[in-house]
Amino acid sequence: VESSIPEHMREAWKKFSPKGFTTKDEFESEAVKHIETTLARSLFNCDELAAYSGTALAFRDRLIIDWNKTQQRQSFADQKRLYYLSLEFLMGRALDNAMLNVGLKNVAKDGLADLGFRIEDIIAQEHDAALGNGGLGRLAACFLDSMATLNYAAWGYGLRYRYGIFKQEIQDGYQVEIPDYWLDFNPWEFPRHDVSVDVQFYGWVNKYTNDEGKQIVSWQDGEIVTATAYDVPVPGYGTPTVNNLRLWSSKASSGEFDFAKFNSGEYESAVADEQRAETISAVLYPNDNLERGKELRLKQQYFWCAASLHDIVRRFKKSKRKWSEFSDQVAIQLNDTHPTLAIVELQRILVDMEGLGWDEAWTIVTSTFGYTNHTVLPEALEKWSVPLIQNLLPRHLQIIYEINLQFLQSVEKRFPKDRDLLGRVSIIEESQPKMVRMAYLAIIGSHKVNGVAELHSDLIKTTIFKDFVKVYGPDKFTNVTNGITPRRWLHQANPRLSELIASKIGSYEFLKDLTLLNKLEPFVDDKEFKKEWAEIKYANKVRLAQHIQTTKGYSVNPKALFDIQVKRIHEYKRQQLNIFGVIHRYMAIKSMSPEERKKLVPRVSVFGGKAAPGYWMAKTIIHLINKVGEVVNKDPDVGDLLKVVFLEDYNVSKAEIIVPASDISEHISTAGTEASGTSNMKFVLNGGMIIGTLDGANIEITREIGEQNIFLFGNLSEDVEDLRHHHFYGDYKVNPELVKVFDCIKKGTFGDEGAFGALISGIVEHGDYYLVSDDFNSYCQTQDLIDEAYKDQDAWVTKSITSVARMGFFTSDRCINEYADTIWNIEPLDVAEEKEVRART
Ligand code: KOT
Repeated sequence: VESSIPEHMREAWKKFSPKGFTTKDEFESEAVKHIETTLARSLFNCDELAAYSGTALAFRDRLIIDWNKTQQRQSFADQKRLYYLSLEFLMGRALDNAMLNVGLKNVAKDGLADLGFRIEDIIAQEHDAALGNGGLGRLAACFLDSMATLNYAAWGYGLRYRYGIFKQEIQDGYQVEIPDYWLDFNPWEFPRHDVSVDVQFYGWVNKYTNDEGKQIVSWQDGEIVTATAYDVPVPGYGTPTVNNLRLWSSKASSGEFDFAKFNSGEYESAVADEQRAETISAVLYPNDNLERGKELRLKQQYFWCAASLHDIVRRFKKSKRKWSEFSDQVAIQLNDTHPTLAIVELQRILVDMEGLGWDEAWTIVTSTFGYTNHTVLPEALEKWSVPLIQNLLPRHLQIIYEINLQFLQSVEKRFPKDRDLLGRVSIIEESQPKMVRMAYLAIIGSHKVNGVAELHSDLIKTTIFKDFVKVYGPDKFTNVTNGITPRRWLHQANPRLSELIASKIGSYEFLKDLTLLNKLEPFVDDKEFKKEWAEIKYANKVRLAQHIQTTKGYSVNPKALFDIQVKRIHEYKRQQLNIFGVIHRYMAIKSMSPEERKKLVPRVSVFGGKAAPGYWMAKTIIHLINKVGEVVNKDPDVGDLLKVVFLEDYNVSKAEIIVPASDISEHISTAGTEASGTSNMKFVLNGGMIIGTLDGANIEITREIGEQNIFLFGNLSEDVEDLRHHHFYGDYKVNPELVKVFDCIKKGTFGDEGAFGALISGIVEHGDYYLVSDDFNSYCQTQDLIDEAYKDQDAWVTKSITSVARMGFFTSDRCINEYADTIWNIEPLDVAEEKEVRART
């Protein structure tokens, strides 16, 4: 590794380079130093926020040491790297995670106690990094954790949004969105003002032949926006590896923010230019599983892809290798189609800027990229209008047309008689206006395409991408079932359960090799162990009940069955099915005698999740849940038998409280619609049961934990199409029990009945696309089975322990190793030596 410091002067550097604290005293000294100097506070005005800041800065220093070394080690090793391109990284809080990963949480706990603080209160000061909508963004965060933990040389690339996902408030039962300005104090990011890329938009394409007779293409006279890098350290668990997440922030380029404009009196227009440039990275689009085709979104995508690609290419060029070796050094994974323009951009760099021939460049491009599909919902599949791209990225549109031409010619050669096929697989949809189908471009530009659970990967091969299976053969398409990091979703969220597991199986090794959980199975009949297991679940429920008390102002009984559905609000996820089931239960209770009521299992139904601000039907579902809660929770006939709670502003840090507290969680999407789901894995790993459909990863969870340990219901994905057809053309009748629920709503039981009309008519009159009525019976019956099963607490705990013991497969470590072996072709870096050095010092 090169250095500008002369050899004989490096001793001084080495002597004084910081080693980082390891003891309680050293931690306190570092934290107090930061509080008194960096923050200019003192013993007399150190509140919890200042204590958080001091603690965070102390841990940050420690991370930086390992981070710098990791980056040096990775440059030196000169191996292939993986770049994970994602528009979303839903990281949550960093401090707790950093403390656990470097193994110094107990040191900090004792140190903070000495200084007069409780570590939980300090951790709770941190603002979530919420640069994502839901499952897709959180998956990216779990992947970063696993890649660091497994010592892969891997970088994340994303956007540094000034506003993450909005904060949700409920007013009068309605969702209200509050902007999430999160950058006030963020010790976890490092601006790299020396790392920037100028990105061009608009302009025109100039093609000419130069003096040597070579075709030159230049894209010129566009608007320039500068991308500045902000780096976030990503520590692995129990390893010296600290990887990098690079987020780009936009600002007007110095050339653009023109002093000439000031001088000529165009002050306002100069400021406006500046504002416009900054707008690109200003806000995360708050839509999950929905693409709305807004120009600013496309600008975000290109801005981030171009900056990332230029950064990657710049790093490659330093190695002075031949271009043909590019894909031996670089693998790029596309998290859904959002970064598909990276394919076009790399082709442009190689052909227009580096002068490679088209075919040579295209071979490099396709061997570099892999594409992960996360959804089959038609409204989420990205399409951009040709005129929009033509205007914003004129050269890229030409390249897309050329890619398409070459592809279609190759298809025509292989399937000369199939004219229809050409139209079906064309990147360009021949509509008015013409549209670019981003998923098709991503498939054609990648060497592997994967789905995120077995059913989903089968579905994309037989439905939305079936023509491409015909063209490329089945081997280009593969499955990598999603996973979650057990560090955050077991050890951090549920420390007592993690400790109990470690005490039984002898160590915390299971956090690095989750299959070791199977060592728990021999203990399923151990009385003492089962008692502790149940006590921990109860304590976690008490904690959630306290959270409900402080945030909602009423109490729920922690002895009741906690039934939880937390995820984005979406018709396909069917929170409406859940709340209709709750109303059905409420009506049943109301009709019972006091004696009958005594036999019931008390239940708390917890909901949480955000609706996209423009998704009116999802907002109506939130409204109904809240109105049902208002009525049910104060009904004296019901008492403790049923409570309905809508938890506001569901996010990662709240999930860490909610997930460990469930008895049952709901994963009840219409079969075939939820690609994987990942919270299903989190709940089971924390000893909860699932009520679910045969959809996404539920199917593999069932296979692993056993059918007797999950409550499945509903129609199968292969029957959905016929059922939908039947709704329109058969003798369709809404389920009579559901009709009673609708009548109850229409009577005004939950206030203004008109407010919920669309929810009902969608089912009764408009074809019930999500099969709520078809599945209602089976859903309610299964809920009854759950009540019965819950009465036998001993058998319930057996199910719980057995399930946890069999969840090893769902770690994101397994998932990342599969990507590394079958798609990226990368090996972990050897850090044994580094570990030894650290152990000695
Ligand atoms: C699509 C468009 C915009 C924003 C988000 C999406 C999106 C999110 N598409 N799929 N997802 C979810 O991804 C998760 C991780 O793979 C899956 O577990 C989940 O089923 C998808 O809905």
